Amino acid sequence: MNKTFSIIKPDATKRNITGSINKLIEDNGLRIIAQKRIHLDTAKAEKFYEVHKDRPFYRDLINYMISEPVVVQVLEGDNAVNKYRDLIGSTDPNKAKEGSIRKLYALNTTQNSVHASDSLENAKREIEFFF
Ligand code: FUP
Repeated sequence: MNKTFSIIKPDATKRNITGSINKLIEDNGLRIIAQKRIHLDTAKAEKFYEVHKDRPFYRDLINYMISEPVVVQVLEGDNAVNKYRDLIGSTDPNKAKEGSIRKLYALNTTQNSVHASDSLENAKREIEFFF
């Protein structure tokens, strides 16, 4: 049993598909043990994505992440980090596998509906950053 961190991103909250995404999460054996809807400010979004600060897409990513509310979540389950990474699919929805959240819902590589921690260590850090 472990925990992972998730964000339902602005493109998804704007289209009112939080519930559809939560159903996929639950149907795949992950339990939503905490969640809250928040509006990120620039400083918080910049800090969260600090690792990407020198990438060309950084400013567009920050502007997008503060454009609408997000839902931040803690998910629990067997092998939660890997299980949720598998469920969300590739960053680019065109490359995401059939049935994955991003294949079903993402608009493009930036507006890609969800975030998932990529390691146990990052999950712990990201959960502490928001909860
Ligand atoms: P992922 O772990 O799949 O979310 O992907 P990354 O950690 O590589 O990227 C984090 C976020 O940066 C993505 F979710 C969206 C954004 N991004 C872009 O906007 N453009 C890119 O070319 C790559 C990533």
